[in-house]
Amino acid sequence: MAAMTEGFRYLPGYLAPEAQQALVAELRALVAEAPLYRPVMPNSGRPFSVRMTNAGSHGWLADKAGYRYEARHPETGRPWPAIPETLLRIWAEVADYPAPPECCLVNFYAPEARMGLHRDEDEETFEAPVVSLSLGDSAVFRLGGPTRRGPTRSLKLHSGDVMILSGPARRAYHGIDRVLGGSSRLLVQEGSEAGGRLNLTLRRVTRPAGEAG
Ligand code: MD3
Ligand code: FE
Repeated sequence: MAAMTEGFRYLPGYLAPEAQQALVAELRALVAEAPLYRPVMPNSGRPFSVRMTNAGSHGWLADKAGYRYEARHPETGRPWPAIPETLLRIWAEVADYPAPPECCLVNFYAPEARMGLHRDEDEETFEAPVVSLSLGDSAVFRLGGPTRRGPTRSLKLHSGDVMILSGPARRAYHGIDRVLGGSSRLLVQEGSEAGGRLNLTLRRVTRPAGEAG
């Protein structure tokens, strides 16, 4: 595999359909406790098209003041809910890292939402991988390299797919070009049309005791 994707692993269909359904029920309860909110870009105040919430001891936030991790929801002031067991289990199975994740960022994409090319660089340690799970509508994911310019490749992500980003891939530019609205029934509720896509991103935020750096 090309140097730019060293450390990139893709596990299509990792979570079975029944387990996806059970997890969605848990996530509906999580979102009732910690509602999805719309982050804004620092400085410009431009709203994200993606809505977000978090689970875990550390939640990733974006507001006019900047990007950072916080222990509490920006609107309710309550601590984030615990990371669902299913996700902790996936991390334990695939992360190859000696400490648990501290953040589960929950991204909700309506069919018209997207996420521009960026790097995840607000964490204290890059030794830990990022593990992501896609649920619901499929999406076109773009993965680049260590600089904003340079070649990228795109990959269609489907419900149940897991990605692991470690080593050089952990620092790669990436984004979501578009969501393929109507491609999954997983998030469609009775009496509504809209489905959309959920992406769960598991991250270590602080350096565990004993890790060099
Ligand atoms: C590649 N989320 O939340 S997940 C994000 O589908 C984010 O919602 C996208 O990028 C989404 O920051 C992509 C896959 C992912 C996550 C982290 C990465 C890919 C990554 C970090 C480095 C390289
Ligand atoms: Fe990212």
